[in-house]
Amino acid sequence: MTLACLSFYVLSQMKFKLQQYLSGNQELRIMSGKPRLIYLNGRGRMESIRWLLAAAGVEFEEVYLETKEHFEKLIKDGSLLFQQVPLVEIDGMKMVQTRAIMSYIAGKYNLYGKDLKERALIDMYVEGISDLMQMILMFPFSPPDAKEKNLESIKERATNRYFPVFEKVLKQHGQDFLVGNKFSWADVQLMEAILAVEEKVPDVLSGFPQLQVFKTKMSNMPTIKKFLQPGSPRKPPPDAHYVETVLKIFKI
Ligand code: IBG
Repeated sequence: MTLACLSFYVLSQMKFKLQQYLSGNQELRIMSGKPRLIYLNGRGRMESIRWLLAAAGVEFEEVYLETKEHFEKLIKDGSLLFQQVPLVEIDGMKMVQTRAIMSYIAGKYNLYGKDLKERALIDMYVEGISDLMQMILMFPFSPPDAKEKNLESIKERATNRYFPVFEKVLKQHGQDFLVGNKFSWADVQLMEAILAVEEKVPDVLSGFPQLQVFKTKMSNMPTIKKFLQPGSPRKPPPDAHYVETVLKIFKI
């Protein structure tokens, strides 16, 4: 084979490999890149995932669903295991189910305790806070005549059921973090919930001195501080456009 022929062969092989990489091999791109979050451009069920990734110091990309057609295309593609979002592409997986996604992230970034017992405690705290967050998640969709009552329920549950638990835990062990004297998923979830309730009930922490200190310490953790600054991927409180988009795309 002449030198010219050999160079031609090597170059065409390189071109072929490059084409394969750029078009067909999407898996490779997913595996090597940042996590990709596919959801609405709003809080909803994705916001806690954004919080957890940001608190872990992980950058991510987002794809926003704007139309029902876009959502239906994802279902048709087979990207959504249960025909639902949030969808997070991470480490070569297309993950759905908020809870599973968050456990994976917490485990991967060392935010899930040092042993099974710490993990169980983190799970209990996270699930309790999720129950409170569920009320906040549904609030924007309350009919006008139920708004006042639903707001009162959020205030009542935060003040009498959930916040006292964490006030007591922090007071009893006197440490900065909820579990194992180490920053965990539970701290991130509690911080998100405190800010979300405060948006609706500004003085909700008035009877909770430990939670006030906790909030200040969390706000000063570098990753969280960054997430709380303008221009971060944190989403604003739901507005009329968000409600309209959710109702247009999903059946809730
Ligand atoms: N168990 C799933 C999870 O935790 O991820 C539930 C996911 C889910 O309900 N996803 C909704 C969906 O895809 C979008 S969030 N629905 C389509 C369908 O056919 O089920 C919608 C939602 C918002 C706010 I935003 C409050 C409640 C639901």
